[in-house]
Amino acid sequence: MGFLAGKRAVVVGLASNRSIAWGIAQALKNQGAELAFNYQTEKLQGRVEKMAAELGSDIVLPLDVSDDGQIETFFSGIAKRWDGFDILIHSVAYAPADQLEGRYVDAVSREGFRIAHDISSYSFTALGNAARPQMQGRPASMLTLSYLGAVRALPSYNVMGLAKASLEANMRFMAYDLGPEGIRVNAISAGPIRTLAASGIKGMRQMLEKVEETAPLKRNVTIDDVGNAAAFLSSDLAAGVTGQVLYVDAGYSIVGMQLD
Ligand code: 0WE
Repeated sequence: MGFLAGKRAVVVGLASNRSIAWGIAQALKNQGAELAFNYQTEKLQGRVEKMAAELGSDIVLPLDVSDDGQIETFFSGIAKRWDGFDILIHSVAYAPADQLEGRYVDAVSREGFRIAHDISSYSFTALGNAARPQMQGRPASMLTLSYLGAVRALPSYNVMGLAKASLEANMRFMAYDLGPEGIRVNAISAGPIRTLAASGIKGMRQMLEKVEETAPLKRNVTIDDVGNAAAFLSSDLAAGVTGQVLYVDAGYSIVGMQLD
């Protein structure tokens, strides 16, 4: 029996078999959880349905997190299948491509800032609030994904860093308010991973090489590394943990200096 036996999880943000959401879904399934998924666009529906089926799930509903109406319809759809659930995974981020190249001060715009914060931070609150009624009366957990750019300046991540800083603060305020309802809220700050979203990013290869050489574990992290940490945080093994950012980054973020 896995440590998530009897738990039900809603996973938002599955797009391909390289998605962090896929690593998390597999790890949750391995520990005995039942799963439900969203797909963002009709183009993704077939692919997400197929991946869901591989994990024994036939709960796959449309949801674009920028649309309050779709959020409401999505959780009504979940309520038709489940009389409640225990785990919410938020693995969604977006900034317009022009925001993620060049210098921050040159690239940032009012609209780029707005979209990045709306999709990458506010959507966690929107999903959390819509999920809350179905998470009452049980030890429940919400989890989001962050990145080092929330707390350090680095090349090209630009306004996404501000959005992740907002997301981390958002996570803490949600943890503060939802703790009394028995809901824990945490984040994983993952090291860079070559996902579909990351495939268009210039300099990704260089960044992965830099992590390999710098991180104490001398390697990059995988979606399985992130998935297993997510399974722990989502489980009652982490019953005393809320409001935290757990770094799953092969130790990269603790290095202050290296000498050769
Ligand atoms: O949070 C992210 C990336 C999220 C992301 C990716 C894209 C690519 C396609 C958000 N918006 C978009 N918009 C697009 O049009 N990561 C942690 C991965 C990532 O993205 C970077 C990185 C790293 C690491 C962008 C620049 C520099 C480093």
